[in-house]
Amino acid sequence: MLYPIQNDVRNRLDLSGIWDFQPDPEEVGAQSGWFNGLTQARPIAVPGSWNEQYEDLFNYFGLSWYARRTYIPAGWRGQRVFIRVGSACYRATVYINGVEVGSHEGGHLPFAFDITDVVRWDAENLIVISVENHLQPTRVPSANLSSPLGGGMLASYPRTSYDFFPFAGLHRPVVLFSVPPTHIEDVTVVTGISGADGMVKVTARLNQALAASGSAVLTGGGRSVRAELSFAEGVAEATLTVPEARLWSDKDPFLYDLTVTAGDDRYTLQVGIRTIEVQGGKILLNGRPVQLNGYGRHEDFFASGKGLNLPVLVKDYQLMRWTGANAYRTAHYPYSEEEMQLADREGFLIIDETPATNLQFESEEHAAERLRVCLQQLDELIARDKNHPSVVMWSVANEPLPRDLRRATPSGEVDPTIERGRAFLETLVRRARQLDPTRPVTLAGVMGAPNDWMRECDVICVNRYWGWYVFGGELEKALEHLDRELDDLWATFNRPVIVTEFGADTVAGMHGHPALMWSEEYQAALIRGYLEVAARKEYVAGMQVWNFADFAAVQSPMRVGGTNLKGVFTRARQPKMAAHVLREFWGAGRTTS
Ligand code: GCB
Repeated sequence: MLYPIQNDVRNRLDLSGIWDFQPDPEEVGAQSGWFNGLTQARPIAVPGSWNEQYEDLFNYFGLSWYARRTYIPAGWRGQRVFIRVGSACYRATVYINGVEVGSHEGGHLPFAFDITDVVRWDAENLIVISVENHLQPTRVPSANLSSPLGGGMLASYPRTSYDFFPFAGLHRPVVLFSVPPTHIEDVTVVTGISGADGMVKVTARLNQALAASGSAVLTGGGRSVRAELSFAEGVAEATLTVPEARLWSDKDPFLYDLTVTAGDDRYTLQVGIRTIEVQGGKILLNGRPVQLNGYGRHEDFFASGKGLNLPVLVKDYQLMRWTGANAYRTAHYPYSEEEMQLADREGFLIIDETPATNLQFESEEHAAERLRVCLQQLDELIARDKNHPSVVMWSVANEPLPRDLRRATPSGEVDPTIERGRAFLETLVRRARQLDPTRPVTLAGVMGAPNDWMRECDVICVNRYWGWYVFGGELEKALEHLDRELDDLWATFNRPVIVTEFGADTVAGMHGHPALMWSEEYQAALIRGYLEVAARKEYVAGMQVWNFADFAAVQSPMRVGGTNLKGVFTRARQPKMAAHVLREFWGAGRTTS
């Protein structure tokens, strides 16, 4: 799944802009031929969630139709033409000139369809995309579960099983692109280090099982290294040796250009030469210990919802850097490709997470379907992000939940969800490792879940709310627990530990003396306390605050104005006191030693 690019042999037309839009709550659009055009359309921005663009659509998750017309440049004739959607949440069907060309499920990953045979060259083309985000127990993430925990996040509305707003729509750009009839369909880059040399192994695959010749050329730093590629059955492989390579790191995110040529096609991508591995209690980047300090985040902003918002993205990176962060987790789903490219360029270390958040194993009824969806999304994520140097770890799940977080059901009988969960999670971890043996694999564990669920993980990631959901207001006690628990985790696993969530809801501008819960002082003290405890532990490989910014959640008695207020920045990106604490701890800058 290569990102579409524009060069002299490939073309790309970005259809971002104002589209026509029509909700279809009765689901009559297909019978009524809406793929031939919408009758009562209103304007809507693409990319963008529909929910915050219109008040009446805020809590609407049903079927909706998008439409837009475009000419296709005459210069594309003779090439294969594709439509590609960066993401559509949750299920989409694409029609070109009234013809259905394909569907995709899963809200956060790209998909493309070959539309060469249905495009018009002498007239405008009508592009129609239907999207729905029905909140269902079989989907990932799941909603409207009937299990005891499934009443929603503390009786929330809507009834999600997770703590963020289920924004819907075309969240990332829709583009048309064209490529030569025989073209490079995929490139896999694996980098290594040998003495002062960088090793870049390139595997390229064509769309057809043909013999062809080509090349791989790596340029950068005033150097150029070349290898011939000879394709057999559509696949070619070569390893480039880069003398005195400039390595990619969070301190020096140096990128080379790799140009792969095959027949008439040419594709260029950015490559960072680096290694990532786990050794004892350390994560090693290019053989040296590195700390992954930063945040759990969300794609979230006013009006755009979960839609790609480039100015906010750039601003967020600047703010993260201002606090001295060098890492974050894409909680709780894959983020945009544009964001991953920025991470490569800016030197952020990413824990790349699938949408498998808050999985429950209560009923076996939906388990098989949910596993199928999880595996599909994991496969698509790794296919999409495998070449990003910034991606240093895969997270296959966030906070999978046993029935009872105290580990035993009240009657004392064994909780069957523990064994079901273990098998499910093990399948995910193993699949990630099989698809990509070059990166550590993890999942982010919830407080009170069985440690056994993390047994297969290379790095132990835990979300901890001592001082908030447990021992709220009792910071001293909270920190004692944290201290002890971290040592226990190390004793159990002997692997690096990252606290992937910790924090406190905080109303910006609310102060307290003494520092009471919800005040800026309390959040600042809690974060300071956690960082101090962690700083004493050699095996802690990173601290990631929940959350970078306040974000839209579901309505519940726990979420003021439907907002999770654990941000160290507000939703409008103003710093709370805690942001200054982080600056003090991390501000000295990047942490690779
Ligand atoms: C968690 C979840 C995250 C929530 C957070 C909270 O453990 O992973 O999605 O938003 O807690 O604030 O409760």
